[in-house]
Amino acid sequence: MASELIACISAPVRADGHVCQVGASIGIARFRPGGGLNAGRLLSHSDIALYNAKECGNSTTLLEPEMIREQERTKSLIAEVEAGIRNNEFVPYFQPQVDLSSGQIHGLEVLARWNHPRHGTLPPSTFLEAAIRSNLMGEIDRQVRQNAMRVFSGWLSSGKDLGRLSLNLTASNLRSSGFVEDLLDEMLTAGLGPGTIQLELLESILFDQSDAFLVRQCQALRSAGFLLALDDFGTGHSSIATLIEAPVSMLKIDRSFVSGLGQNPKLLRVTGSMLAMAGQMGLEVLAEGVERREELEFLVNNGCRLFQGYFFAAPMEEEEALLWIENWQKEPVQLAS
Ligand code: G
Ligand code: MN
Repeated sequence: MASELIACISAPVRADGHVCQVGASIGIARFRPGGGLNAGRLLSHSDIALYNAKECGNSTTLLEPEMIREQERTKSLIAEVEAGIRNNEFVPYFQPQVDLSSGQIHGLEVLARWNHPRHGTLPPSTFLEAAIRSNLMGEIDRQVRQNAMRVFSGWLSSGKDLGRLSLNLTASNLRSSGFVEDLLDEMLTAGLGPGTIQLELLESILFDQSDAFLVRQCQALRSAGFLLALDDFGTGHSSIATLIEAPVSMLKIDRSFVSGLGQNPKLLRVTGSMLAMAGQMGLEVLAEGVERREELEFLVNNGCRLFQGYFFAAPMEEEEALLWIENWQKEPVQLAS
């Protein structure tokens, strides 16, 4: 019956000279007399089956007990995320970006973590899906950002030389209404200037020319004085032509072009060319995910000055980051020209 219904619904209809076709998904839950289900529960079970049908791209899905358990897990995770937001449990971790030509700290990248009251520190992968599903990701991002700005501003006030605070932005951040104004407000509240904030954007955001709104938002951020960096460079779909026009001042070379340098001659040539190109274009270029000395040596010998990765430091919570900053030796390293 379900497939007949779908076949009926999907039959092409003619409207105003156009042929239109709609699709449908169906979730099915069964009622067993004496099974303890009332009409409301039956409907909500079929809704769970429908959600699974849409998730898996199936046209029809019959409810399985595991789907109910999964739904209950998600519901309680969402409730925990809500409590986490209320209790300010979403915090910034800081990973240094260093400039080896001056020996200075070039900046600190902010990475979100959840200080869960029972499970300890959790990475975004544990809450991302639930947060997106419940529309809470914007709130979490805001909390992490505001905490990061407050901490960073405190460090600057105590005389630390830290360069810039680097924040990761997503397409949905940029789409949320009033985002640029909110960011400026948050920055002023923290006592920071736009020149001390760098925004890391994925290639998919900067080069989605089909989404004119996103492109305009990036330009608005640039005009407001924020520094823009292209994150994970080399993994997306940027073309050299659009890169010329992109409002970015920094390229972050993805760690897949860094890890294993030294063992792979092809990789050496590709990464070397990326560094040369960025240099020719007058862009700052930072190598991400540097873990080994031989990677660092190759990058230095090919003109790279800015680095981030476990070789220097992993992302650290506030106190640990402060200790790291205080122990960082501000001495230029002898670099090849
Ligand atoms: O996409 P983006 O560059 O923002 O990702 C940052 C992520 O990369 C963080 O989760 C961080 O923990 C991880 N990371 C940072 N430095 C290194 C590194 O040297 N090696 C590896 N494998 N991961 C890293
Ligand atoms: Mn990043």
